[in-house]
Amino acid sequence: MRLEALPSTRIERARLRVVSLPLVSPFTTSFGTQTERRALMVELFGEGLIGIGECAAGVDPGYSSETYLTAMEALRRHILPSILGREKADLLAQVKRWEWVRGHNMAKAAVEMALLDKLGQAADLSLSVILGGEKERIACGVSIGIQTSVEATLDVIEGYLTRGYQRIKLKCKPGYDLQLAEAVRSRFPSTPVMLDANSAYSLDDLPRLRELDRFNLMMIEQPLAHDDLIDHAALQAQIETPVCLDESVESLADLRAALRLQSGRILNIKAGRVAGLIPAVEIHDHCLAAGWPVWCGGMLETGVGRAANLALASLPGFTLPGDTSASDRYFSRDLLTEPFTLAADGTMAVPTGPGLGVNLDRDRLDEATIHLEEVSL
Ligand code: OSB
Ligand code: MG
Repeated sequence: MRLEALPSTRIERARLRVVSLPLVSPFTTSFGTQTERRALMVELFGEGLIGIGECAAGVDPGYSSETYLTAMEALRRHILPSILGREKADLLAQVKRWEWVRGHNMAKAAVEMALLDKLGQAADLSLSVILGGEKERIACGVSIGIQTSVEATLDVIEGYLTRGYQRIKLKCKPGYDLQLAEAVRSRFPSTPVMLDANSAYSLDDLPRLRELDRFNLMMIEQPLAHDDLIDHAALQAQIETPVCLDESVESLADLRAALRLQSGRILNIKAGRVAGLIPAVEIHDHCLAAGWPVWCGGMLETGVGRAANLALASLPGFTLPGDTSASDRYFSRDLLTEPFTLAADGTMAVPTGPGLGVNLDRDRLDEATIHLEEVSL
């Protein structure tokens, strides 16, 4: 990371904004269905610059305990008051000011993103360069929700493969797994395919999970409980399919435990889940040293959070295609003047402009805004 290249700044005021963007198609996981992306944005003002950050949290606490409303409350009452109007400080000192707040990782990550955007603009450095990224283009995969039938899923996969996506992730749950994998493998014998269970199984499902071994899947993501590492270790010892952790790694401490226990072999990194891009980079470094490949997850982000995901994915340890898909996979109109697009080879360009490197479409942003609130001391 090149944090030392960033100036000290002062945060004069902040704004919380909630946007609602309809999804092009409903997104169903083992924990529920989403038809919109409702995102909390944090805007930080100071020294003539505005930094923006997107909070990963969703509407319901089905993926994590945080929601955009709990994040809003943590931000307005605790996190933002810790940095607003204080004397100039560098990024790490600013982050330290909210370290006392327990949990609320996605809320913290949103402010950290806004700070990095603002500091990147001040120093004329892109987020990718600040974080230590090395790639200019990212290999992209796509995450496909549970469809009404296996047949429908096959058609959706076909459509994304035609667009160039390099890896297919299928949401699954008990009863929508073996048949799905079987059908996918007979139609797409060698496509890189993985499953994501979002904690829908328990060790009682071991026989079923073991049967997945014959489908040559890249991995199965978070099969067991969101807060479990011990059972994941027991499972990984008994199946060949690599286990990838998502929900159950919220910190470097969690990752160290997972490595010690061998709770899996791969990590999905989401900056929101681990309280920011800086901790995400530390976790990436740790995985790289331990020999765990990582990939960048997603939370159906708008172009704002997507820009940060692409910057993160430009680090060298992100060797597997992640859930960094193009804007049109989610929205008919993103919040940017230039949406993120997938090249025919299934890659996307990492933004090179200062900070997040995105140009907000202000009209679109205003049109999508359903709540706006100033936060001052
Ligand atoms: O488990 O990775 C997940 C979306 C919302 C919440 C959790 C998850 C997801 C995805 C979508 O899989 C990834 C994306 O395309 O942003
Ligand atoms: Mg997941």
